Amino acid sequence: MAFPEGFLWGGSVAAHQLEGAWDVDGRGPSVSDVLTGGSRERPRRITIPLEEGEGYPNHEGIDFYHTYPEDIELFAEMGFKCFRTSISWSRIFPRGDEREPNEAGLEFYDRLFDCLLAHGIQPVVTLSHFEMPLALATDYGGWLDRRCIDFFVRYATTVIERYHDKVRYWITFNEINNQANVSRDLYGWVNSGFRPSEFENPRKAMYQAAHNEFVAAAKVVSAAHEIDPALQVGCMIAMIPYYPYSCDPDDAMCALEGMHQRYYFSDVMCRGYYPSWAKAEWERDGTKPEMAPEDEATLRAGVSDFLSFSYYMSMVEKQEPGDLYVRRGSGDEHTVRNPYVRTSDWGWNIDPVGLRYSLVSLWERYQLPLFVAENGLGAYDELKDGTVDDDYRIAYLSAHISEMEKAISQDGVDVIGYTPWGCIDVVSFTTGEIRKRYGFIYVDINDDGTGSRKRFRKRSFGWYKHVIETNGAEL
Ligand code: BGP
Repeated sequence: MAFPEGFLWGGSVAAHQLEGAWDVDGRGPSVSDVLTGGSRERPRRITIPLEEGEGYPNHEGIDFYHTYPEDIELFAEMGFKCFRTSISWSRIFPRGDEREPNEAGLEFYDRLFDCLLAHGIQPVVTLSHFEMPLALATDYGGWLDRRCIDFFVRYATTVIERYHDKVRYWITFNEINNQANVSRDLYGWVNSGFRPSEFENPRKAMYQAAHNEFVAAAKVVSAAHEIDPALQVGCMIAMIPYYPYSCDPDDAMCALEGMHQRYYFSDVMCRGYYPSWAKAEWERDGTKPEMAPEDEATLRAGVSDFLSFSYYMSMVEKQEPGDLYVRRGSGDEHTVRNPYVRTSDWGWNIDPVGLRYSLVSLWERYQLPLFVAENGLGAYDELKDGTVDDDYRIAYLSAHISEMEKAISQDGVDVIGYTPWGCIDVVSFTTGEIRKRYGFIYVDINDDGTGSRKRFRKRSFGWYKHVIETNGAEL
């Protein structure tokens, strides 16, 4: 196993999925605070105002806002080199449009980052992980309003100036490409603070919000380099490779065109300009976003320093007769089952080779350092005698780490870090469930609110500790 010296082994979470304290110390509500709980069968709902008697799991999370010292002790026991989390934007600017930040919010992240550094753990910070201040969504229409560029740049430069000597790696927007799926309001809402279903041409609205985000991200990359040339600012996509269902050339083209739903975002943020096929699509569908004259130069000047991505699964594309390759709704209109892989308890394909496939594909496309910012298995875990025998999670992660190692040693890919998602159990994003557990650490909270809130080491805790100790040599 050949992981480079200094490889950033760690874990990944997001403020809104674990901090809780949603209305403490001046924090304002975010777009994720109005999402009800849900399940695979019962989709989460966006409710403004909040509904009496409804459950909002992100309000408590796992109360990390107060338990972080003990939780970080556990991360240090595993030997984490880094820990990816997000700053909750509405802790710093409660409405998002204020001119001055909320000092109590800034002081929390001073304490959190100092605690991580005291344990030898580098913070890796996502600036916006589905946590836009709710007021920017309700009063401005979210990222459809160009003024959000300045609001975001003010927020980002405030925290980068405050923490640049504690945080070297920054990520602008989490899974910025999720909103390409315009068939569900959830994605447009958490990515950009708008509901696609309210628009005649939802893809046009989505491309407009995305453009404003691209400009904001580019401005932040440039500003960060001014503040501290040592900083590395990356972008982040959800990477789900599409495999063609067969050697039928139409299946091959269908899969290749399908990948445009992801590359539309990473191309702009990693290259600094829009791909030509995007312009052809804008012409065909009337979806060209409005741009300011200076935007082109801004995008070129603010190219990301690295590309991070989440990898959970691959998908399979089969071209059905009719709308050749064109995607309008979910982007998964042509997706079919993969008969060669198993699925998780939530129906996600389990495909470790797909991680190597993703690493090689992204490396060869951008030649930028890559960071696997999320990977993991959401599963039903059973707490018994103070632990969880999660051999299934060890099998999933060791297979994925093994494929990542091949990408490094056999394909020459420059991978800088690996932070399995939900390194401690957190509230699921898509379903709002805590029972969809990913962690090395079990948190005794149930979806009905019961539980001791105690933490327990799963079997994978000791396994991952050894992986880090041997720098990936022994899985
Ligand atoms: C990604 C998000 C994370 C996390 C992960 C797991 O989309 O970046 O926030 O939630 O998915 O998904 P889920 O929590 O729905 O199982």
